[in-house]
Amino acid sequence: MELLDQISNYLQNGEDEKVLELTKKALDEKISPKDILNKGLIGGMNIVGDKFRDFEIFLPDVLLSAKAMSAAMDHLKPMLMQDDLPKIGKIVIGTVQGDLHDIGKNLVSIMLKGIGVEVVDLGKDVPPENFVDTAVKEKASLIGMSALLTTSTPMMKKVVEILQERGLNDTIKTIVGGAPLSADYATELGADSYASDAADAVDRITQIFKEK
Ligand code: B1M
Repeated sequence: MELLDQISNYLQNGEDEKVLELTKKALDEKISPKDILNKGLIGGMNIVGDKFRDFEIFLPDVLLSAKAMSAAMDHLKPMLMQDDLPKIGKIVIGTVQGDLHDIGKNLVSIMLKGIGVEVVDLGKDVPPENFVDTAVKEKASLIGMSALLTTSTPMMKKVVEILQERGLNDTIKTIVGGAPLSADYATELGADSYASDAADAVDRITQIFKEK
C-alpha cells in the first residue's frame, strides 16, 4: 500500500505514533509536506468525518484521530512556514464561540505564517467581542473566523455586526471558512471574503493585503 494511504489509514484508526512515524518516513522519501497533509492527513480526516456521520465510529474515535492529526501537523509545521519572510499584513484568527474544532484553523494559521502574514491566534471558542477588541488592540486589518458546526456560524455574523456598530467595517475586513460555509452563505453572514480551504485562504488573504 502507498505510504500516503497508510498514513490515512492509521489516522482513521487514531494511531498517533504510527501516523507520526510514517509522516517522518514520507519526508525522508522526499514526499512534499503539502502532499502528506492533503492526501494523507486531510484525506484520512475526511473519511473519519463520513464514518462519524454514518454512526460507524463514535466521538472517542474522532478524538484519537484528531490527536494523531495534530501530532503530524506539529511535525510538518516548520516545513510549511518560515519566520524570516517580509511581513505582508496582520490577521486576528480564531474558531468562533461554541465551536471547539481547531484543526482547520490551525492549518490556515500555519500556511499564512508561511507567506509572511503576522497571525494573532485566539484559539477556539472565541467570543465575538474578543475578535474585534483584539483586532483593534493589535492594529490588525483582517479578522479570520473558522466554524465547523452549522450552529456556530451565526457567531460570524455577530462579529460583522459589532464591526459595523463600532464603525470599523471599512478598516477591519473579515474572512470566513469552514466546512458548513459557502461563498453565498458567507455573503449572507456579511463577511467580506470566504475561503474554501487553506490554499484558497492564502490566495485570498494575499489579495486582500495587496488591495489595502
Ligand atoms: Co466534530 N463535527 N463534533 N469533532 N468533527 C464535524 C464538523 C461533523 C461535520 C462530523 C459529522 O457529523 N460528519 C459534525 C458537524 C455537523 C454540522 O454541524 N454540520 C460534528 C459534530 C456534530 C461534532 C459534535 C457536536 C459531536 C458531539 O459532541 N456529539 C462535537 C462538537 C464540539 C464543539 O465544537 N462544541 C464535535 C467534536 C469534535 C472533536 C472534539 C472530537 C474533534 C475536533 C478536534 C479539534 O478540532 N481539535 C472533531 C472532529 C475532528 C470532526 C471532523 C471529523 C473533522 C474536522 C477536521 O479537523 N477536519 C468533522 C467532519 C468533517 O469535517 N469532515 C467533524 C480536517 C480539517 C483540516 O478540515 O476543519 O474543514 P476543516 O478545515 C479546512 C476548511 O474547512 C478550511 O480550510 C481548512 C484546511 O483546508 N477552513 C478555513 C477552516 N477554517 C477556515 C478559516 C478560514 C479559511 C478556511 O479563514 C479564516
